[in-house]
Amino acid sequence: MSFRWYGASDPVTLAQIRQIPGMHGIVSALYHRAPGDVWPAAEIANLREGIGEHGLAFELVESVPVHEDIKLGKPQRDHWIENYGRTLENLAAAGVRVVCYNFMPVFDWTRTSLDRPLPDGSNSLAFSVSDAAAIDFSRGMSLPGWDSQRTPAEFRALIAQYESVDENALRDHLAYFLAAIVPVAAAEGIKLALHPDDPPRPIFGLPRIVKNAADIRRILAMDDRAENGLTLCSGSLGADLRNDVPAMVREFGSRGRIHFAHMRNVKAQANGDFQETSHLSQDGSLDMAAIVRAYCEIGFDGYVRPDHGRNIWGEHGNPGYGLYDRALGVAYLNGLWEASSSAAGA
Ligand code: DNO
Repeated sequence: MSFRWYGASDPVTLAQIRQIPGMHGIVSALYHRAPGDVWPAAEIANLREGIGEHGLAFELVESVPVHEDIKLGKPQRDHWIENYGRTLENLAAAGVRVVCYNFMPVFDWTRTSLDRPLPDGSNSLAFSVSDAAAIDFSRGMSLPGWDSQRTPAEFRALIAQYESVDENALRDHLAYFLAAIVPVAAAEGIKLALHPDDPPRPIFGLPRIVKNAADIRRILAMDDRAENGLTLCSGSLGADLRNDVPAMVREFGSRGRIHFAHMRNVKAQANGDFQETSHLSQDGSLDMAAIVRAYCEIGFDGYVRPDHGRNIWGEHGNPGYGLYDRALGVAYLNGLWEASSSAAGA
């Protein structure tokens, strides 16, 4: 069991995280480093030591971002890929075992609200297909969570570059990246864990290639080694009601390709709208017990973390990453796991 922590600037402290029952380690990154930078060994060691002082392990990174030139297939990509490999070497030397990354053009996770009210008085992240469609990048933009990262003109210019990159081209660019990076990961003892697209659909006309089981099969077939693996994010994939998350856990997990399980629940609609909920099955669209049972049945021994939480009890943390609701999520997941594994006689 692990917990995401954004470093010294995170309002949640390591001392608090350590008191959550069953906590093994921290998921973190050098968040101040720009995509493409080589992560210096000294900064990684510093992060690991700070975490270790609280009795927590640092074996998981989320994420090492993939430079946009790699996703676009630009000539400079070889330089950024080489840097990526050097970062993996430095992480391996510091004891990191799993590196989570994504291959979403321009935007990582996307929501249209960061604080939509829930009936119990809490609030959470939400996505509305029509609100997303109404965002007009030519008139400036307002996209929760992303507004401060680039200017509207920069976003427009970047999005325009993707006009010639369709899903097939993006897939080719991923294959090119994996062909260079999986051997480095294998040599260093690092498992790569690709995060699915969130939401699992094309947005703003940008291609998306990690939306469902068929997409994932194609990607895993690009290199059959375990190092070419997955972060199986229940909430990202579960936002498309056609995705059967327990079946994916069985299919990809039994082949040893899931290295990192992100666990959260989401209330999804058939049109693609969704709102994040508590982790409890009855609050959302996902059967969390069935998902945990699937992991238990395949003998999963990888890493897991609670994913986003609601804002509850007056907390206003990083969007989705407050302490309280994620800690409740851990307690619930611990219970599901204990019940499933004792039922299975494990
Ligand atoms: C959102 C996260 C994602 C994830 C990246 C992985 O809360 O699950 O931002 O870290 O997509 O690269």
